[in-house]
Amino acid sequence: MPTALDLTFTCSAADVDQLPPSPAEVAVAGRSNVGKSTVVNALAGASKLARTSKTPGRTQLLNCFTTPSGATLVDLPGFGYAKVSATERAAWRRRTERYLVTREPLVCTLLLVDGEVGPTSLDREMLTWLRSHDLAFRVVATKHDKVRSSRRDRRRRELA
Ligand SMILES: Nc1nc2c(ncn2[C@@H]2O[C@H](COP(=O)(O)OP(=O)(O)OP(=O)(O)O)[C@@H](O)[C@H]2O)c(=O)[nH]1
Ligand SMILES: [Mg+2]
Repeated sequence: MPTALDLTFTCSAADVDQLPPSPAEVAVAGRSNVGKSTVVNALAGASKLARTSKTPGRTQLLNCFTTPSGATLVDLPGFGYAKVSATERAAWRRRTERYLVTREPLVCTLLLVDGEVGPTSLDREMLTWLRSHDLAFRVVATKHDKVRSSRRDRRRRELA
């Protein structure tokens, strides 16, 4: 079992300016319900650190978690939730893009993709956007356990 990160919930920020200073930060991004908060909990080896939900659109703020050295992990609000209004979607976009472009300590963004359904057009759009802004990222597949075991290798190759 890999060592868990000693993460403490620090704050929920409405905007990037409200986040604490940090020597190095990793952001967790992805569609609503893809499993961002679940990944934060998995990294911490804790089940209730970041709130997870069956209802998409649960995380609306920039939720910040800190390690003892002060490094931070930010659970970003999800994108692509069909039931939010166009105004809310535009606000999400502004806030998230501002965060990704201006947050100085940001060293890497984890872009989560649903390992069961594969990358959607919104995931590809996000990938293109990250590349066009020269932002470091890693793609992380979630929900791999939901893929039939006989298809897992193929699915992993398709995602890669
Ligand atoms: N089977 C399975 N379920 C998962 C996995 N990751 C997340 N889930 C479930 O998917 C649902 C959404 O997970 P969350 O972690 O809340 O997703 P989120 O990306 O934080 O969602 P928003 O905050 O709404 O954007 C929850 O019911 C989780 O238990 C996984 O790897 N496998
Ligand atoms: Mg969440």
